[in-house]
Amino acid sequence: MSTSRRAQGTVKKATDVANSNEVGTGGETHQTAGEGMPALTTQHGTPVADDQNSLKAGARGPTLLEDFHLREKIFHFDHERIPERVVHARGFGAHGFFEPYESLASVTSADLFQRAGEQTPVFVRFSTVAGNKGSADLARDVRGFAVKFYTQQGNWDLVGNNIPVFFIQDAIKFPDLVHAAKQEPDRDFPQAQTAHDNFWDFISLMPESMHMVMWIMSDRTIPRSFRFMEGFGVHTFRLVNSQGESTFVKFHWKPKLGLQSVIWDEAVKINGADPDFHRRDLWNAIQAGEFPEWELGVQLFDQEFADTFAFDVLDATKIIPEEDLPIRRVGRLVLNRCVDNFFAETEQVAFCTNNVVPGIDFSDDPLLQGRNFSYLDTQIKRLGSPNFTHIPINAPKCPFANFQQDGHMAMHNPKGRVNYEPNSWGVPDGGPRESPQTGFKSFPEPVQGTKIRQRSETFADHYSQARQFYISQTKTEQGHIADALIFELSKVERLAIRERMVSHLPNIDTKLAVRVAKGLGLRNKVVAAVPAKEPLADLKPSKALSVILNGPQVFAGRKVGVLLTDGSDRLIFEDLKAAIEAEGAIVEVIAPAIGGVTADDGSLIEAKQKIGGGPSVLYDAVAVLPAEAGGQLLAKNPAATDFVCDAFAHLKFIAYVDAAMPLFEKAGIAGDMDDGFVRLGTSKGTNSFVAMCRKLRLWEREKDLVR
Ligand code: HDE
Repeated sequence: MSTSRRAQGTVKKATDVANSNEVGTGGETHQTAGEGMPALTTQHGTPVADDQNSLKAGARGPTLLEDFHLREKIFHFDHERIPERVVHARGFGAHGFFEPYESLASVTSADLFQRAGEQTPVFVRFSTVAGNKGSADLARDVRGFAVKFYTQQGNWDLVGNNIPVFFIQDAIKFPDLVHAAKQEPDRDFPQAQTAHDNFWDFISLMPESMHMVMWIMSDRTIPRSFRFMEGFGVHTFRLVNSQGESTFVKFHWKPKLGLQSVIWDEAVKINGADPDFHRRDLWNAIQAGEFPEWELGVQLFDQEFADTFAFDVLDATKIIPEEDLPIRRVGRLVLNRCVDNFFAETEQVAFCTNNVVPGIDFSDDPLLQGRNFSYLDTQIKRLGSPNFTHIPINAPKCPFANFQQDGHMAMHNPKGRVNYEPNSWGVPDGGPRESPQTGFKSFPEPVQGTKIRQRSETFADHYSQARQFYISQTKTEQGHIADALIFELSKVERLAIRERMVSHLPNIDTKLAVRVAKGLGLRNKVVAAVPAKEPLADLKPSKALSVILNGPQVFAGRKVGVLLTDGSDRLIFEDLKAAIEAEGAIVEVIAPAIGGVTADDGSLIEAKQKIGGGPSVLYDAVAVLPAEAGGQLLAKNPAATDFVCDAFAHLKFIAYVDAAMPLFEKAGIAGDMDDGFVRLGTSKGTNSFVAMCRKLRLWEREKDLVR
């Protein structure tokens, strides 16, 4: 027992001390209030004298119901969970700001877009869709990219994804889609993956999903980091200016650090090595002051463009290629602050597509219209009260006032006597009033139609843009799409579902169909599904759709794992570290023991990971710099052979010293050392390694690998 604990007068019996955990050299493990430490109280503010023992009738007697502190503590614990989101349950959020580059007053009256350089606070939540709250970050899945702008005219929620299209065209199919994608109801697995019968059964019966299928089977669904992915508003929205004129708009987020994804085998292994890979990455970047940044892009168009464009702009399964309608970059989003409390902020944040501000309006996209009902409804279920807007993360940061009152957890009911309108109480008692000039006005779009349940003919082309996406990919990426389809469909038990899914592919690309059919070992001839509308054959590839073609210019924001042993050459290590850090990237040392290594000059080099705990899948590139004896030892360590084997198979650039050769030999890669290997020891070596790393991967290596 520590002296200060005695000094502060805590009286404990010998048995308490025997059962306590006060070991080691680290000082206090149990402190009481005083000397700057606040008193522990109940929720009602009563100071607590003993938080270690419940109230009992004798030390070994029954617990007394009278123990209000015990009951309150346990009662509160019992109610700690709220329903997780039905989709997008696993998420991670951060605070930041949005800042326009220029005034957009000519197209929108939205206050946040009026003045160049004026910052609007934002909260952003990234998420996966299908997995439960505790699932792994690297599931093959769409990522949510939801932004809440706390503007001076109220909160605007742009609730987007990292993919610009969606599976379905009409909100009425959303419950079916999500049921099919999530765990199968009789067995409650598999979670966080679409590689199962129900998903592909549903999808193969939904030709409208085929464009989205190309996106989800691409590397877009296994991003390296939230920081390296795009975001999209998906739907067509309207901007409305102060003259009441409307311009259609599609929103885009472009990451400053360029796009980057991982390889599927890598994703699978990351999920084991660090299921929190994405959230840790965002957290670390913000804590290190490397604030992630995106530019907001807009595609603006008028009714005439909408009328002449080959597809319906209200159809959320279609994009408008950047080449057809350039993106104007109008501002930047910076994330610069982690949450103080995950639950209070990230879990309780309630995004609602229906949260718009004057100057931003909806289109008639039937998916968006359905969402506008769903989000508000879901928040009431999740947060338990119509007063969820009173929770600080959801409350506007501008003045707000109305006559809504009461309900569970009402935090700010209207003050005074008047809670209705019209009233004749005048200033100041009469309360808030409408603002006909500046208040939100829906764009007065003339609407007329027969009451009918029907899909518009203009939504009928399901394959053209799927094909356009596919032909816009590099050969490497096309290979990944085929591999992903083969992987997923190989997990489907029913042959008929596999065949039905493959029958859509000839309408997208015949070679893709043949490749997937072969990969699945299909015995029956693939018969193409009959399209509802003949696909367009002449859509041009769009460079903007490839991840690889939109990678970074620099290696900044990335991470190199450096494997060291006792006796490693300090100068070589320091030289490499300096070059990588000068590029804006991070070096992380992996060593046989977490205590670090003693370098050749006798100095200590600290380690961040022990081999095995820091596999190469956690890094963008690796360096293997053991000493002579260390290299021999590493060759006997399976985690070290996996380290280099995986780095090779995942097409990473590998810096090395000669002492690493026994390890390469043991790993079976010594005979395959290609242009992606760089021998260190000269400054040229270091420089060419860093220059290579900017390319992220040696894609050519993949040609020789059979996955
Ligand atoms: Fe969502 N979606 N969604 N969704 N969605 C939800 O709202 C829904 C759709 C998206 O970080 C839910 O608060 C319907 C498209 C994101 O908290 C729910 C339809 C896009 C997030 C819901 C869609 C999205 C959600 C679940 C079809 C991209 C997470 C919990 C009509 C543009 C937000 C919740 C966060 C969350 C409904 C389709 C993006 C159930 C009915 C398309 C990023 O309300």
